[in-house]
Amino acid sequence: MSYTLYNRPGSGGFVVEAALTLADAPFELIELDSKVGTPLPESFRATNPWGQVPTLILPDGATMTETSAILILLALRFPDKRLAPPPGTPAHAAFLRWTIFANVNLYEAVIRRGYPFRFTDDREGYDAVRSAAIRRMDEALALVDAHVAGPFLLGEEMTVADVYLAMLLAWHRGDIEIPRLSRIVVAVRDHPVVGPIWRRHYGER
Ligand SMILES: N[C@@H](CCC(=O)N[C@@H](CS)C(=O)NCC(=O)O)C(=O)O
Repeated sequence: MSYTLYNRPGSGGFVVEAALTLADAPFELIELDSKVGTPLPESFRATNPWGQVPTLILPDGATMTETSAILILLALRFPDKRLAPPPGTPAHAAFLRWTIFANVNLYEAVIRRGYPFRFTDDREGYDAVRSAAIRRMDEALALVDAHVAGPFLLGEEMTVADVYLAMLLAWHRGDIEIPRLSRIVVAVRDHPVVGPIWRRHYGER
């Protein structure tokens, strides 16, 4: 019984692909032929009516969307692989907090920047939507940076929250000092399992 991951190169499925690989979970990767920053083909709505990737089909056929939910699910399903700190620990609470924070504040801002036409009906307002999104992301990244336990977000071990944050940071267009998160990006890129997946999606970025 295998998972099926829908993504397109360079999109958010990178972190799900990394999590499935770290978990040693069997999965098939279906890469949609579509350019980053554009809506996915209408036909994909038969798989995910919201029309977004990552979309993960579970071995029982259920559809999972929303990156944070997918990462939490995989961490709970593969506890031995330590994708996240064990449930019941303070670090697990922090994992839930920042993984959801990343979804609703960082990923959301990336989408506002990339798809401003969804956030205003004023064509003249796209640049303002974009710049506000970049500023909001600056603020959110600074807050996460201040909460890095070190060397990784939640302490000594890399978790999928680090991989998720590194992906969001790779997409960021702002210009702020976030030294702890910047070191996490380097560690994620250098990771023996995650690094090669990163390079397939983002090259040397
Ligand atoms: N809330 C979703 C956001 C996913 C998302 O925005 N994915 C982008 C690619 S990175 C996408 O599918 N864009 C196409 C679209 O929104 O039409 C999640 O957490 O997974």
